[in-house]
Amino acid sequence: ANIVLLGAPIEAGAGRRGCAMGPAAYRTAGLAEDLRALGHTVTDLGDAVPDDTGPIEAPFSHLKALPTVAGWTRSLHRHAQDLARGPALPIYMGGDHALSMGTVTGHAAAAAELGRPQFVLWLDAHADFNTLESSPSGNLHGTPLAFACGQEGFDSMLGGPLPASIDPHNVCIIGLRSVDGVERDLLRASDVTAHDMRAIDEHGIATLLKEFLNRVAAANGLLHVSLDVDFIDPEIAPAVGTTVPGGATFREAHLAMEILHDSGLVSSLDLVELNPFLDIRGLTARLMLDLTASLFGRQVLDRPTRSY
Ligand code: DIR
Ligand code: MN
Ligand code: MN
Ligand code: MN
Repeated sequence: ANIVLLGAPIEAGAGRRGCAMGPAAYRTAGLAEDLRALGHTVTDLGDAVPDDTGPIEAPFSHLKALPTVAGWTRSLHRHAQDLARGPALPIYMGGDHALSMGTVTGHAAAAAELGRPQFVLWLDAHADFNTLESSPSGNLHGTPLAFACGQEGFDSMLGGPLPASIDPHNVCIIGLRSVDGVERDLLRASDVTAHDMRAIDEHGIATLLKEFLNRVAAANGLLHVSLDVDFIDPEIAPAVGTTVPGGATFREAHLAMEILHDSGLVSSLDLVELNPFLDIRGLTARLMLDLTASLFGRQVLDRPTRSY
């Protein structure tokens, strides 16, 4: 495939600093080189820069760095919409998960132009389904999926209503093990498919994922994958600010990526929440690279690509 890398060194959405070092860590670890070794054409577009929004009054005073996050959202929304119109598959190197406010909504806008449904796979310990009002922490990385799904109260982000929101029916979250009280009510009231770790234990990640991919394929949908480092168990992926025990194992995470590869359905990817400042000798950065390589075709024995 033809792949473009775009860095999004945003850390204002997370509760602690360090995610801004993420794009540099992916480059140092050799993301472009690994993808080229798999036969792909890779262009690194460098890092995006946030818009200067001027002052924005936060609708709730506990929200942290709202103008900065809005500046990133506006910039990344445009970048993502442009890249979605082009021939290459974009990988957004984060940066905290607030970057998905821009990437997911940009891809949604481009999909609406094409008249194709945009699907979103959210691999995360958290639902990131808080609204500005429900956010208990004020950290905006806990809100991007609610924003992209058209929940109310986010007009300050893009400076107006969303051009196109994601149909919650086309969203699947896998890996949940930390959901806030009101967030849980919002999620229940929505049409989002949400699988907690127990669902993985009981059914296996392959079953859950293939069920969703069947729906994407049947609808001729586009698929954006948003991979949060904390989806993975912190024992093997410690470089994240919000560790939650009991995450996906090494093989569960790789299997998800391998199945995504075989499906041929993925059209864009976020790599988010890597905090290299918290890493142990590059362990987490390298795991994220290896998972990305699995998603782009690295395999132990040859298997044909097929559709589910
Ligand atoms: C929590 C944590 N739900 C919040 N969210 C995180 O602050 O809204 N998302 N860490 O990745
Ligand atoms: Mn997240
Ligand atoms: Mn998370
Ligand atoms: Mn439904």
